[in-house]
Amino acid sequence: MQPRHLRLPFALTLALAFTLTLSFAFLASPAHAAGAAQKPNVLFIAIDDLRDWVGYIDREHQARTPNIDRLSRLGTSFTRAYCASPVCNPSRAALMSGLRPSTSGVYENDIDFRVHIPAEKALTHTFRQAGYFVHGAGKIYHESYRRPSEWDDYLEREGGNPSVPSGRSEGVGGIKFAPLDCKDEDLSDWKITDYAIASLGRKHDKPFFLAVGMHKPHMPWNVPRKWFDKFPLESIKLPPHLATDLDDVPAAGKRMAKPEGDHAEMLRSGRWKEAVQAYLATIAYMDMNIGRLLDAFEKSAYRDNTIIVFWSDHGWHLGEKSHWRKFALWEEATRAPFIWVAPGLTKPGTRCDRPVDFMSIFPTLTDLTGLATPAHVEGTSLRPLLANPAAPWTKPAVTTYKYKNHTARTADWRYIRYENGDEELYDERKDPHEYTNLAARPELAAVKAELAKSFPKSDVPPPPGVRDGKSDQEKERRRKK
Ligand SMILES: [Ca+2]
Repeated sequence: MQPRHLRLPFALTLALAFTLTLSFAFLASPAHAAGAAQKPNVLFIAIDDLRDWVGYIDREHQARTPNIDRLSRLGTSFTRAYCASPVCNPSRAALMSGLRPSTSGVYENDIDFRVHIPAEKALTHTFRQAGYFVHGAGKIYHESYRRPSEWDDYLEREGGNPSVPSGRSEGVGGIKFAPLDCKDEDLSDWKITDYAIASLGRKHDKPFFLAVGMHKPHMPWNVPRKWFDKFPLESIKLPPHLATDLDDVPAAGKRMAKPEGDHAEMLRSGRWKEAVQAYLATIAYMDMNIGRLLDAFEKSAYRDNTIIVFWSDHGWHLGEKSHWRKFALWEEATRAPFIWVAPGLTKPGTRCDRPVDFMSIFPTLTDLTGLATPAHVEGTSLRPLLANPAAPWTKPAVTTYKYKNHTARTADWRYIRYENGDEELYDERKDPHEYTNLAARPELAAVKAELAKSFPKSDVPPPPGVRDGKSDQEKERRRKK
C-alpha cells in the first residue's frame, strides 16, 4: 500500500490530465476537429418577385402568409432588407457570387452572368470545396442561364405550368393574371418543393447545401382558382399611392417609372384591383409550398443542425409611383422579405429593423458554417445582428439598377443618385411611401453626401451591345406579348 502522501498527487495528476484533454478537445472543436460531418447544413430558400407583403412586415397589405410567418417565428426576420439590384438576373448573380453589379458588370437580365462570373466565384463552389453536398431545384439563378457544373445534383425536369385556356383574358397587357382550373400539384413549384422534401427525408453522409427556388409569385399570376377565392375582389384595397407622386421625381426616375406603360394600360382597363387580387393569390399559393417544405423540415433529422436563409430576389410595384414590376430604385422595388434561422445563434421570433442588403448572404453563410470567406466577396456577415438584432449597424443597404444608378437606405433616409446626376432623397421617418423628394433642399446636402459615401467606388461599364436603349421592362413586355 502506498503511503497516503503519495496517493493524492497521483489523483491530482489524473485530474489534471483529464482537464487538459478536455481543454484541447474544446479549443480544437468548432472550426477544426469537428470535421465536415458536424458542420451545419444549409437550407437556402429563394422566392421570385415577392415584395414586402408578408405577415411579419408592417406595411399596408392584405397578404396572407401563415407559413412564412411560421418560419419567421423560428429565427430572425429583417424588416429592412434590400436587393443588390431590382432585377432577377443581377440580383441573383450578385448574391450568389458576392460581386455587386458594379463590380461584375451584370446589370440586366440579358447579360449572361456566366460569361462575367466564373463558377469558382460562386457560393456553391465554396460549399462544395468544403465538402458539402450542394444540390437544388427551381429558380436560384435567372432561368435562361443554368450552370449545372455548379451543382452536385439539380432537378432537371420540374415540369411546366398550365396555361390559360384560349379565349379567356390573360390579364392587362404585360401584367399577366388569371385563375386556373387545375390542382396545386400541377404547377412546377409543387415539384420543386417535392425535390426538397425528398432530400430532407434522406440520410446524408455529408453536410448539405439545399437550394429551393420558387417561381411564384413571379408572373403570370396563374394559380388554382381557390387561391383567388380567398381574396374576394370586393375586399381588395389598392396599395397606398399618390397620383401626383412623380411630379417631384427627376427625369431619370420618371423614365424608370414609365407611367405611360403598364400603369396607363391598367388604369384604362379598370382592372387594378383584380391584378392586386391575383398577386395576393399567387403569394398565398407560394406560401402553401413553403408550409409543405417546413412540415418536412420539422419532421426531418436536420431540424436542429440546419441554417435556414429565406430571401426574395427583389420587390414589386403594383401602381405605386404609377409603376409596375421591379426595375426601379424605390422602396417597393428594392425591399424584400429576409429570414434567418441559425441554431444556437438566432432567437426564435426576433425581428431586426437594421437596413441590410443581400450582399450579406454569402459572407454570413461562410461565417456561420466556419468556412473561409473568399477574398472577392463584397458584403458583411450579419452575425452580430443574428446574435442581437439591436446591435449597432452603421452600413446602409445599397441597391444598383443598371449602370451608375444607385440608392442607399438607412433607417431614416433613402438617397437615389442616377447616372445623369439626378437625385431623390426621402425622409423615411415622416414619409415611408417616399412621396416627397427632398433632394433639392440645401440644408440636406450633408445627408446626401454622407449616404453617397456608401455607393460603389467604381462602376464597371456594361458589356458592349447591352445599352441598346431598351429597358428590361420593355423587353419583358415584348416577350410576354
Ligand atoms: Ca413624389
